[in-house]
Amino acid sequence: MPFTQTPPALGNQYDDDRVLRSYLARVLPADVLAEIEPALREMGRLSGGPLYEMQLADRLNEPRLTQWSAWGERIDHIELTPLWRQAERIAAEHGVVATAYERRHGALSRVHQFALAYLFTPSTDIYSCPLAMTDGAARTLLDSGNAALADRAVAHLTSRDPAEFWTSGQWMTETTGGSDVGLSETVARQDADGGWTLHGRKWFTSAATSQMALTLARPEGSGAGGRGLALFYVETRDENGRLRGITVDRLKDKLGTRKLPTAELTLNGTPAIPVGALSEGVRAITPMLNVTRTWNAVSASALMRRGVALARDYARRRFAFGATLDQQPLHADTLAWMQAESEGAFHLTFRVVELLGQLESGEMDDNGPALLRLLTPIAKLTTARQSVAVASEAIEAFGGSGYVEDTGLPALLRDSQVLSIWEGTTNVLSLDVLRALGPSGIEPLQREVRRCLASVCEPSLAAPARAVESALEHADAWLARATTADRPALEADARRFALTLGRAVEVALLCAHAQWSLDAEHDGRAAAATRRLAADGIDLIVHVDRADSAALARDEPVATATPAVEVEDARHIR
Ligand code: MFK
Repeated sequence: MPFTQTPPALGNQYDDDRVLRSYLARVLPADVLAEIEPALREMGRLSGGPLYEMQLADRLNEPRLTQWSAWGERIDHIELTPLWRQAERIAAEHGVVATAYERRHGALSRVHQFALAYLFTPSTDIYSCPLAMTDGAARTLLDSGNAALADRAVAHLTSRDPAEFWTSGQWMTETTGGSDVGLSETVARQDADGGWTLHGRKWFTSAATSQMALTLARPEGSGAGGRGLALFYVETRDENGRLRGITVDRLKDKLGTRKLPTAELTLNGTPAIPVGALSEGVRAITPMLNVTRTWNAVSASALMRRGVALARDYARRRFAFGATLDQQPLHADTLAWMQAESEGAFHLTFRVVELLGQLESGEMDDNGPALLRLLTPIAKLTTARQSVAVASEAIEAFGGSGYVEDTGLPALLRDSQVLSIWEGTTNVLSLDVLRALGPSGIEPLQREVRRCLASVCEPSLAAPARAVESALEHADAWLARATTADRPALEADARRFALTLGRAVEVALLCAHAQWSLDAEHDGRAAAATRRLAADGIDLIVHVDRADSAALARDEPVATATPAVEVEDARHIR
């Protein structure tokens, strides 16, 4: 009988997730945890069992666009795959969006909701995308002050009844740019009786089967840039189910997120309602961006967790060179790195989730608004990059099998890759971190770090705590120097700066959690993760000569000799 390798297996994804369970035990009152735990356990069962099996069985299915009926009618019907149809039903019934708006546990309802989302996401092939936009649309409509639109849509967006549940699109991207949204060319026209229609092309509309969308368009005669755009509400179909002045030109053929029907749409007289003012559209849509960016971080953490769970299980089964992989020192070291990265990402992500809940329920302290504004892009960009790295390592942990499609493993890497692109690339988000810095610079983060480290007394956490403080001091000093320099210098270093802040806050949050876990659970694993994450490096701000970068980027001759790297900066080079 030739040898056959047993595949990796998953158990209940709630019961098996030490990081999630330990975190919930710390932040939730015991009665709240006892109340919500059955729902989390059920989602963990679905995610590790039936949904995971269905995901593997659904692997080759993709959404299909049928543009014409047999009799020549333009219908633009998109058929979703069985997994996604099932995911929509489960998401509605289990309140993966609704939980946040029912607010049974005040600010902590966001923690409850995103714990569900975190468990649900890895087995549903990025169904988190339509849910993220749905959540963002509900938040934006509620915040907009437009009671008529909120009354009309929010009950659907937050329904637990699959027959009533709506998803929302977020149509922002046009051919002129996904990042520089102010270049949008879609025009809004007002007719004689005051109604508005949209005319233009939306180039990257995710989850194009949604019942409604929030989108940007420039009212005729309005000025240029993001300030000349307005935010509009669109219901995609009329009472007969026909698209309202929308044609689906084609579905995108993407590297990953293959279940997600991302479409190119032409809007030709699409009826639309202004959500608020007829200008400042970019600012008006930012509540949606900040919610979807939070979902992005939750999805990144969830995909990392899935990669670690599969790689760890496989390492216990796979025998090579005289022992199972988990007994091999170098493989164990790799798994430890993956675990530490995902653990840091988890705590950063859920800190943003806590703050979002506090903001929404008016339970925030004075540091909260500035901290949330900074941490949202930081968490999005940091966890997305971690997720790509961890997914890549997870694939490699299976050797050649990880590279083979019918294991289902390659999707993990493909789907992770989108997380650093949509909702703002790493570079665009790094620039958003600069935008988010108020007059006090990184002080809101330093306060947060001081809060985290105040409780830490375990001696082995002293070095990680010092590394956090030193990285933040360096970031602060860089900022003080950079803000007096020219803007290009500031921008060129923005990514290293943002990632340093992200890693510093991750280690600080992990330090605090690790101390709690040692005290309350007598468990040293979070402390081990803290030491490992810190050992792999926090401070990424290195001396980079901008003339070198300009020459290298364009492959042009280096005009002048590069000055020697200063000793102070050299210590940060690795
Ligand atoms: C799995 C989970 C995730 C699933 C999501 C799936 C859906 C994916 C579909 C998409 O990808 S939708 C497209 C997403 N596109 C983006 O995220 C756009 C990326 N580009 C940016 O974020 C740019 O930074 C931005 C478009 C905002 C730049 O535009 P502008 O016009 O140059 O912005 P400007 O003038 O700096 O800012 C306008 C106002 O908004 C300012 O306020 P004031 O008017 O009071 O001065 C800014 O401070 C404010 N602002 C900008 N970003 C903000 C913000 N406020 C709060 N939060 C923010 N993030």
